[in-house]
Amino acid sequence: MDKLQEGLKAKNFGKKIVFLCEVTSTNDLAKDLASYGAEEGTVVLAERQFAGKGRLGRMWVSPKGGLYFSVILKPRLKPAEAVGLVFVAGLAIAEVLRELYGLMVETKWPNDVLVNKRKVCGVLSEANVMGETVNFIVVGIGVNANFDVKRALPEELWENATSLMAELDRKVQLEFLFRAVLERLESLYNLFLREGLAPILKEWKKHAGFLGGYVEVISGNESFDGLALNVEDDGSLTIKLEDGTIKHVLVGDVSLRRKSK
Ligand code: BT5
Repeated sequence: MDKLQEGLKAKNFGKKIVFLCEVTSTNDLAKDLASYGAEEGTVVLAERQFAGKGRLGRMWVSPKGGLYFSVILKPRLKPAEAVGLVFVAGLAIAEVLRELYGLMVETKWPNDVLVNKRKVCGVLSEANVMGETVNFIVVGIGVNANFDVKRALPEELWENATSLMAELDRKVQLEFLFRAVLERLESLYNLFLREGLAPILKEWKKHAGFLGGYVEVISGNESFDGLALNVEDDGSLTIKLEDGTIKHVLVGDVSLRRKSK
């Protein structure tokens, strides 16, 4: 990765880029930099992570060949509104992967981007909050790009993970992908700040193949089966349970069920 800023059309995002060959987690480093006063738009980018993070204390396996970066944001939002950034980032990735590579990309609530029903990208948004004030938010994006899933990821991920290389049968240019995602992220972020989550979700839902289908939702210690009806403007997922009850879920994971009724 060199000449990262060359040709970058984003105005603010990526004005400062901290690039490392190896890091624990780009999100962790970005949070440290933000707490020492790094400006909005600062990016931490790494070739690989040895303690990459998913949500809820999970791991993001991050071998060389993937794209791993985090952006520091300082929006004037309430903590509850900050939830929307996951959809901003997911939409940015989905649009760019479709436009650059013609892939049939899907978004899955809340933070996944899939190709052929397998996860190609995950988003981790972490907010530093004091009361009702958001000090900063770090949005981290990991894309499985140039590696063979079976060589680079542990066996338990083979069934549900894919990479761009596996889908396209060739390597992609990481700098090019990075710049395209960062530019789109900045423009969708600005749209989100101007107009709220509704226009972002409207587009995000166009890619959301799981909506209208039967899903299993795991939220904390609970799990429910039902029909995925909608993602609301507060970012929650609405499902209709088998007994007809409507449920809104704010935090959880969705898996698709083959069964349809
Ligand atoms: C995510 O969490 O999907 C968020 C991933 C965010 C990664 C980026 S990389 C840059 C930045 N720095 C970080 O440290 N993180 C961010 P979640 O929805 O909780 O999914 C995690 C689950 O996905 C794991 O429990 C595994 O089952 C699976 N998984 C782990 N690594 C994977 C990979 N490379 N590809 C596909 N699935 C993976």
